Amino acid sequence: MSARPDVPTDVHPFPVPASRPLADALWHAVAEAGAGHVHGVPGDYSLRLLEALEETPGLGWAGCSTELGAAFAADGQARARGLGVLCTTYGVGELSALGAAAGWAAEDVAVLHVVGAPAWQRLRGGAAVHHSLADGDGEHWVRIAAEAGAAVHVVAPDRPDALTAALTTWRRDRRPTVLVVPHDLVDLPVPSPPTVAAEPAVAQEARDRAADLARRFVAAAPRATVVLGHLVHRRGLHDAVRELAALGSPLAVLPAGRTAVDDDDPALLGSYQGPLSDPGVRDAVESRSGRVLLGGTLSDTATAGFAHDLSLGETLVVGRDALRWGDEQVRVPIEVATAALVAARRTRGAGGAAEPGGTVRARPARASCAAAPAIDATAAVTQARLWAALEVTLPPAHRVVVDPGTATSGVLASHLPAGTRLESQTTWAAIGFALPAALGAALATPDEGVLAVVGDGAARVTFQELGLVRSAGARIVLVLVDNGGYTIERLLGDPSARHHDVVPWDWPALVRAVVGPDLVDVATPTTDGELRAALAAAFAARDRAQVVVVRTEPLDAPPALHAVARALARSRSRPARSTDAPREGTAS
Ligand SMILES: Cc1ncc(C[n+]2csc(CCOP(=O)(O)OP(=O)(O)O)c2C)c(N)n1
Ligand SMILES: [Mg+2]
Repeated sequence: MSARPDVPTDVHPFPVPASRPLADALWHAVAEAGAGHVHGVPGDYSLRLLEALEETPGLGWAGCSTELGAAFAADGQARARGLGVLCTTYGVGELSALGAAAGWAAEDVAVLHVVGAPAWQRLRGGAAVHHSLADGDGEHWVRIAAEAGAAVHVVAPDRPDALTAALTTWRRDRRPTVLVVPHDLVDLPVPSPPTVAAEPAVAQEARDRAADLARRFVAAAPRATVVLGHLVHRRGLHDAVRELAALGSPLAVLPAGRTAVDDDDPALLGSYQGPLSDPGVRDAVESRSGRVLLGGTLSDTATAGFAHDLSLGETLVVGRDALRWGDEQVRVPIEVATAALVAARRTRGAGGAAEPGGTVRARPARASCAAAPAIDATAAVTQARLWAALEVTLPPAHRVVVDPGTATSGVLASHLPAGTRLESQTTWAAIGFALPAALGAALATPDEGVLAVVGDGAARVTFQELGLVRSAGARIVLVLVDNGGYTIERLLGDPSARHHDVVPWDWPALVRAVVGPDLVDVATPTTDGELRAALAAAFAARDRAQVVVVRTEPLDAPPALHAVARALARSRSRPARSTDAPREGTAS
């Protein structure tokens, strides 16, 4: 069809090509999704991808020191912004990322991992290319990525649609996704823009069944406590949680669901961690009349080593992909299942009066918080003083990112100010996560304050990523707990064993070497007074990164960690039960 003669097509202000080269379409789609940055380390197989990235407006490159660090940074980016992006090279790069990438699946974090790969014929033919096993099998890494929980899509000459498929599992389904791009196919023409549905299509029949299941559960257990897990954060279910609270549902939080509601929210009973919970919280959650598990995983770390007493027969499990009660299951996304629960609760009506089958409970005191020590400006810094000082100095609405170890136990036992968002890895629990994840989150949301609390053991794993302060302008407050090694492991095993010790490092010198002295302030408080002053100053300064190095004794730990260590030791000798279930308690 010829163009109308009076409309010159060559002066159209916004020409939109019907197709464009794959790399170009990929990065434009990533920019349009609002990712902001791509983290990674280059390699020869990914160079042409990265050249196309340089040409993409609205998308920056956050080069990291290792792929592991980059993958954790993308994890933090995804937690802060909903979606994270990583780009690595074939084999060596993607495998280096794997220790973090499996955590995306375990913790439901939506990261797109773009892998630059050898030319298509070589990949398919299993040629002895570099970064391969040279054994004739070009698919080892693809299988490993799938085993680590990712949706994997490989671009091929006849598979340009792999791009749309990858954008769909990443953006629409919020799944960790790997897109393998053979480097000779970066210019493969693909439809532009790739069409990605905003939400999965859910049949009305499935919606109706979910609504019916939720109604029947609410009728049977109208006052069921709603136990909140990590998916409230990842899927942004906070409004639904607020509505459930307004309708009179008591709330409790699993460790990974902490800060899904503010600590001071009147609807919050407290934290649930099996026998380590406050007795009032435990009674409410383990009540025979039932409970709702909203987007949570009953992992050993969340339940003091599976020492919880929950019958799945009385639990409405609002899981990632299904709504379950007893033997009944309806496959719907968690957003649909949560809406069904809220609607059922709304139909039932709000009100504070006790109803048959349940009781209204007063909120117990702060769960498992040790009594804070009185301020003594000249007293030496201890774990108890560190967490008491953070409670009073941390400003509202900060993102707090913690590694496994004393950091996680300390923060879980602390009272956090309004609007705090806690980011931890309860199930995957990899040390080295918090520092790069905090930097990735800070890059993703530069106007928000980010605190990372990191042990000296964890810091050794990914410390060099602090270079993102200089290279990409990330600003965080880092509290580095220097206690001579792996304190949490000391409590789990023989405290005097030498494998818990680490060689001391000069952290202030390292920080200055990695970041450069002009972009970071480093404090080394030794007394309670100095600690509080250093933290207050660090939170007040936003133009430079802030590092506070805190020294504590090797066996000094938050009381909660001693309790967790005892519980985990008991759990190792306990036989497994049916409620030691995978994901959201899928087994029954
Ligand atoms: C990648 C990885 N390796 C090993 C472990 C086992 N691990 C869990 S906590 C921990 C020690 C953490 O020490 P540190 O970061 O110094 O924290 P602390 O308890 O001393 O404050 C180790 C080695 C792990 N969780 N992840
Ligand atoms: Mg340590």
